[in-house]
Amino acid sequence: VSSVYAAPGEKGSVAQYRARYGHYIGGEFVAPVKGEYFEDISPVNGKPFCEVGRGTAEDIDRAVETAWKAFASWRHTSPAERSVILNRIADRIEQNLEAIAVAETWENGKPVRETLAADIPLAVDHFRYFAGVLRAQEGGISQLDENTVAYHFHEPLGVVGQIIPWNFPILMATWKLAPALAAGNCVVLKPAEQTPASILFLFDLIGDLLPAGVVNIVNGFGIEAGAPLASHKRIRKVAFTGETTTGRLIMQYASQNLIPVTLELGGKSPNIFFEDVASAQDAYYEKAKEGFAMFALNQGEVCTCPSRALIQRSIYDTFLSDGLDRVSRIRQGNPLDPETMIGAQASNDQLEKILSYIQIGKDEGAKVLAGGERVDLGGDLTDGYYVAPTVFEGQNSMRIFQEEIFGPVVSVTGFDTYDDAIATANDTLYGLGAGVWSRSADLCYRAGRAIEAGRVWTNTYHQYPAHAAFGGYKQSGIGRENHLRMLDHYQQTKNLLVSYAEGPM
Ligand code: TXE
Repeated sequence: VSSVYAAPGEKGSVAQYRARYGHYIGGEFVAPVKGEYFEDISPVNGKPFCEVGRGTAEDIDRAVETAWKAFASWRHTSPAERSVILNRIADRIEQNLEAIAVAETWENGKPVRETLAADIPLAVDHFRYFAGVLRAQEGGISQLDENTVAYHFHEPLGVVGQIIPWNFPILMATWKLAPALAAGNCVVLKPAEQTPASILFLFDLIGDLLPAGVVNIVNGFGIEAGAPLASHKRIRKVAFTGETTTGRLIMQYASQNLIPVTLELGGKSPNIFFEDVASAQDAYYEKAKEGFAMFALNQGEVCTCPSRALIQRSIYDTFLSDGLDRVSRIRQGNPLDPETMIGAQASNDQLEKILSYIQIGKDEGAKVLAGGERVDLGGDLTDGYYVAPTVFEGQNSMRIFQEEIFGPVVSVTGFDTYDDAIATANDTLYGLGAGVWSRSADLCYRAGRAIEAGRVWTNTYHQYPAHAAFGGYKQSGIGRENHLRMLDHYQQTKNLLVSYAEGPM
């Protein structure tokens, strides 16, 4: 295990941020039109570390204009050319993996152990996946009669807008950029105001691999920069990941221009443990306990966080006590320490939101079985945004079971029968993820089909391979990400209906 990474800006660090970033437009960093900047604060120590351009509608106009200019030639690139470029991006990210991982950890607060082993390698793989599938994509032909043929071609949409959150800055940018570019579009992307710099850091490293203007990044706040992008008359699609209430606004903006939207929104995912899980103290049982503790992964700042654990009553006491033991072994600490398993929440706002929900849970009469408070790591980290992994016991009707907390908090309840489990699992507005744990393949299959969610992990959790479709049922969103079917969200179908007959029509 390597020693603790030096923070960006400190002597010997593998990653250094610029003191100030403008927007990334037309292949270079440019000052915001209004000349205003905002501070980017590291959640690791609660202190600002760089300044970022504060975008407005004028910057969005400029970026959209630039993207359309680039589209004039980008649209004519062949799948093979785009594939080569995406592969080069993947290679460059891989060559700089450690620096990007440290940069992202510093900005987001998540442990470097995860940025090194998951976030950045997944981003690399994602670019490679779309570099591959784009070459295997084919159109179609319908033979209407002997002399008449309907050809179906895939064509890019043009310039698309993408608005992303702060919980996986690099990976969320990648999930959106890779399919959009593979499909032949140009992009204007707005990162979250909490985490713009790691994406800008990335473009400092990979920007030269793309023709100027194919990807443009405008920073800034939701209302000031996000709304002008999502409602811009010249974008052809908007892709969004964020809160469900913001998703509703995005649809309204998009409706003005009648453009398609894909939305990846909130969740309140059930993680169901059936009684046969505890029938032996073996490796499978260890895996199930690990599955229970997954609510703390990424500090719970994951839209699929297994934030409701449902445990069958016949094993409730045993499994819960073993699960709590597993949770007590989650190591919290300096995110730059490779041994740390849970780091800092991404922002002060998020910290306060989580603490207020912890209070709500206590006020509603839920029992705190673990955590339930902010953690002071002392020294330089004393002002960082750390929350102890928290386990509540209560009822599914409580707010802590119904509302997205987006922190390392799980709400646990029991169930008697299979039908009770499914009814409780589906008693939510959301439908993004779910977990099913049982040694019975039949039971897992039935439960997986019965749960109203776009992704049901079975005897595993929190895996995000590029070739599995991801997205929400109910109020968790519209459309899918990952998987080759994602290309459909970034292309339109051109039909050429041709008559080869010589005679009359
Ligand atoms: O989300 P927002 P926030 C949930 C999570 C979290 C809560 C609030 O529960 O606690 O949302 O987080 C941009 N027009 N998720 O406030 O506001 C904004 O600038 C256009 C779940 O950060 O949805 C940012 O780039 N854009 C989630 C992005 O939207 C607007 C991930 C997300 O911000 C805008 C993040 C507007 N009017 C939060 N308002 C998930 N599904 O993974 C904001 N934005």
